[in-house]
Amino acid sequence: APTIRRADYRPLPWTVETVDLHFSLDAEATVVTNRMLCVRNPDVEGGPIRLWGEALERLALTVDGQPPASLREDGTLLEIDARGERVVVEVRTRINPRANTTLSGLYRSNGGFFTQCEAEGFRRITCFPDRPDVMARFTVTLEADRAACPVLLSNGNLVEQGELPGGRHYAKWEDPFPKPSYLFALVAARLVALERRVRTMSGREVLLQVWVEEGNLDRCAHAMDSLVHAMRWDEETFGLELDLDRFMIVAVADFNMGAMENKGLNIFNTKFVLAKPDTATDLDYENIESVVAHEYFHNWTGNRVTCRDWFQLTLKEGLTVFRDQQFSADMLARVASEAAGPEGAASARAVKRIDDVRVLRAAQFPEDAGPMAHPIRPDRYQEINNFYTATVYEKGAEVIRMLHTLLGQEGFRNGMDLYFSYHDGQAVTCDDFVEAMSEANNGFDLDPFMRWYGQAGTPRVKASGAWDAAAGRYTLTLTQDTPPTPGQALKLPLVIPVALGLIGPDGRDRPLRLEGEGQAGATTRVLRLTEAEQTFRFVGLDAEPVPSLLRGFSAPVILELDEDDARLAFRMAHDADPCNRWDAAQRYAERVVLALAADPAGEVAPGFVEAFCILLGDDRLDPAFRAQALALPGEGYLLERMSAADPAALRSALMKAMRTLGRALAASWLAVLETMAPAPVYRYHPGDAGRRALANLALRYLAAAGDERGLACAQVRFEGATNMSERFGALAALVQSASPARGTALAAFHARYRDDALVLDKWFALQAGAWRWDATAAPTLERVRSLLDDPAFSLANPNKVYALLGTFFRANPGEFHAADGSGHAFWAEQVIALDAKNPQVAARMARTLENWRHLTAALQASIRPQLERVLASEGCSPDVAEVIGKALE
Ligand code: DPP
Ligand code: ZN
Repeated sequence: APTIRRADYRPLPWTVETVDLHFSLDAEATVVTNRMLCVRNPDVEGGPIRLWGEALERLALTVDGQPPASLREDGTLLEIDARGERVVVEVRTRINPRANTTLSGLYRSNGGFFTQCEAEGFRRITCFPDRPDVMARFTVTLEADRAACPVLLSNGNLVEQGELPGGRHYAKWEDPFPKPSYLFALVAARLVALERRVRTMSGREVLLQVWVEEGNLDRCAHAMDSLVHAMRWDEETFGLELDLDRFMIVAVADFNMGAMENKGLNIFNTKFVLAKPDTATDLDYENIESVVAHEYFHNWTGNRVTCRDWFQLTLKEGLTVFRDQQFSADMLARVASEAAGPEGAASARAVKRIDDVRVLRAAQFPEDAGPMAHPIRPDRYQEINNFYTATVYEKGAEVIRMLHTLLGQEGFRNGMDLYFSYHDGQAVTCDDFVEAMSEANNGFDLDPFMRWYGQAGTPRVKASGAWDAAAGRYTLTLTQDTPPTPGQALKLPLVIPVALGLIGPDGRDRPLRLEGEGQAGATTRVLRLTEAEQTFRFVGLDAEPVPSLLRGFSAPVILELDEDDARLAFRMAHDADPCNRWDAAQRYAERVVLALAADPAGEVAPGFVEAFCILLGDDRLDPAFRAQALALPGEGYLLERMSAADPAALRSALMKAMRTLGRALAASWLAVLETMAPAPVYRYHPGDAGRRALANLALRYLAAAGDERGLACAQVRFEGATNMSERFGALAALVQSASPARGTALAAFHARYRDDALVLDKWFALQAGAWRWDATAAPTLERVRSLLDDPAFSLANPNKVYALLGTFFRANPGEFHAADGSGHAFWAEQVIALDAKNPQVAARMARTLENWRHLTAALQASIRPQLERVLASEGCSPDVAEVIGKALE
């Protein structure tokens, strides 16, 4: 497939002012009539009308009512020469929604019609200048069978509806706001809605709806609450109000991504809407809250102001992820402060931040270290769908967070206000955003900061300190260096905000005074590292301090510190910044586990067990924080930290570490289970959730160690649970153990939820992610293979694919990379099978092997032929070809 370059962007000679769409919906032959008022772009001299169309059967095409005088077709591009300034182009196409297994464009799910148009799905519905810089006003008429599709929805306001002959009916929708085609949506299905009417900040009454299948009406309350909270938060935090009279969320079971922010008609994967205590875990509740908020926030950051081209994707995604992260932190802090005051609130914020950092390290750091490494604003791509990445989203959010840190809360808000005042209703670039931030902050020079948008790779920051006892002076030297990435050998220094504290020997932070400053100030402050190397001198200190760097994870970098075990244990016990306390525990755990992987005969360092024990037993610490600090680093993250990564050795090391920590601390874990008894009634509440998380972690360690009391407790909790968080936590502990009870528990779980698609996803994932604690158990791959034939499994449903195959490939490296290569052959077979149906999902699965060159030589030798086999397979999609092509480069 050809490479598309950011530098090649040109505005179109013609854009569209209004578009009138008519859909005659039919499962196999939907007819779409599209009437566009095309207008010449005054900024471009000459040129044809450009339309894109894909997988369409074109029935008719006219320009001002006449067949076009001159028309060229090249693949998906259609060019029409037209005269004058304004012409009406009418296109009629026929499409087959039932045959559309890509879930891009118009498709069927459970008897209904749904759409997904981002990034380039609209061209699979009709011919259109399908680019985000073409913003048009849409009017949409839907016509369908009334019995099969009683509900007909599109963007904006419902202006007309009625009956038609032959048992059909219609509805007409008008969206008052110009929008790019990727934000178009329609839904025609048998659904019911949970409704709520609320007032916006200016006093307008708006109708909120969450549309689901009838049997799911009792699972919508949390999504609705989340929507209302998100509306309030955006009003209070950014002064941004809902601009429509009606805002709809629709849940659909077959969906490639998490959710989609179509104007006024958000379409969601059921996974991010449906929740009730019996079916959803605390994590599900949390995810729903953040995804509902994310899509809602896009209404301003994405829809009112959109992207000029897809290279600017992080303009809307990085910013909106940052906004949803801030929202979740505020929500958690609000509830926590009611129960535990300002300290509780601070801890709740830190726990959320730790979650975000975990995601970044698990998903984005490996991406930045692999063949797909790209800047948050890429320079080139073959298939844009491959660039909805952790880099664009999560690292993009970190870049916005650094702006927020540099400019401060108020400066950032002023920048946002200016951005909207300049660009409302426009399709703009990341430069426009950063310029508004700069201008609103007295011309703050952000030019050097722009390198974050252009450089790929995770920067390394090294710190070293020198203590001058006589002068009471501590000299900190920071250096930075970003390793080369594909196509980008040379890296320049970045602007890196480094939040720092200095801890005295008594464990207390010292007030900070840099040489030359009058008086000591705060105990945490942000240093700006802008050069390859910089030195900072702190004076007025009574004793040699221990530095705590990058507090709150103030920049998306890898911090390289020379700390011995004692210092890590000290920071685990005393660092005033909870993120760094957690990070110290992660660093210590990483050191211990990697040492075990290198020396299978070794033992877990006793100092680590002791430091771990102190955290575990500190009842003043929020249980949610302890659950984070006592969980070992993710397996994928650790694997990336090994050179010539050996998943089997790592797996053995992790098992040994868990067994040791389970055994040595059994009494403490059992005490946790005593204190964290199940609450009589489930409520989604961060305090309760933290207690459940810590109790579930205790079960995991005890089960890993084969502790009989722990296993018995897991059994009791599994059988007696009143909610999914406890039931699933106990089940997960049983499954990740050698206990013979694991099979019966899985069967009981299946029997209870056999008709519940979302819960069955958990059941599939748990089995695909199973380690072999019992040396006599069959390889996990055998179970995964047999689950492919389970009646509830389907390769056509992305959630099932992610649950079974995604978990096995991504979250179970110890089993996936079996030395006999069986996992790799299975991977190729499944990627090829998926690619024939759904290239986007196939490409995501293909990406699970992209960092294959980090593995041992023996594993690489097993993987290479499988990569080649997929690339050579007949009909290999551009999506998969790009991923594998880069992996093999
Ligand atoms: N734009 C969507 C989201 O990130 C993904 N298609 O919300
Ligand atoms: Zn988004």
